[in-house]
Amino acid sequence: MAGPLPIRFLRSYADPDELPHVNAELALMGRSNVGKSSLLNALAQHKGLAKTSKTPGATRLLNAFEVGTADSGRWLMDLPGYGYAKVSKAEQKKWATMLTRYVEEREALVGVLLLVDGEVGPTPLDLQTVEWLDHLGHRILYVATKADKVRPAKSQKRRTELTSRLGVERSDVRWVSAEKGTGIPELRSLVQHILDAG
Ligand SMILES: Nc1nc2c(ncn2[C@@H]2O[C@H](COP(=O)(O)OP(=O)(O)O)[C@@H](O)[C@H]2O)c(=O)[nH]1
Ligand SMILES: [Mg+2]
Repeated sequence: MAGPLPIRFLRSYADPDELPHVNAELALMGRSNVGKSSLLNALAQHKGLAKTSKTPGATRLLNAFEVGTADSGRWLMDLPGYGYAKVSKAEQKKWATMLTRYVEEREALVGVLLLVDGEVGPTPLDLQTVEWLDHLGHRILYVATKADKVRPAKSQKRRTELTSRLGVERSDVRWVSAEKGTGIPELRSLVQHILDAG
């Protein structure tokens, strides 16, 4: 089981066309507030690495992080969260266009860590995203976040519901808590493995 991953913030990009060629890249996707930045911080065991916020919609850019040694060319991309209603339609459309261009054109993308709120379960927008990524042939790694918020008495039922709504097997979903560290070592190993193989 892996210890903290060496992860460094590189820079933010407003335009997918500006992204350089890298060896392999994993993207963190999910609705705004699902816990993407917190998960990144937990993987690195570095609280201030990615900004976390109680205000959804705070990440508006493609935030590039490098995993491993300097110039490893293995990247993690923290993407803007989708589905935040409190921004203007025009702004939402801009993000959606950027996300679409990124996902459809990024050559280096070897997989998408799709984060779903473990307490809330997949939203219609999450399911649309799954369908879209599937259609594009991307490898999806399902991660259920905030496992600590699900009461133990409900946990089995919740896991069954979540997997059946996603249309996957129970073993396809990794449950994590960035807060408590649950499932984090396993996810570190997986991330490292996929980036190394990519
Ligand atoms: N209880 C609990 N809260 C979490 C966890 N991960 C994230 N959060 C909270 O959820 C909110 C959104 O997290 P953030 O990482 O900024 O989400 P992002 O918008 O997807 O990047 C913050 O208030 C976090 O503290 C978790 O594992 N457990
Ligand atoms: Mg974030």
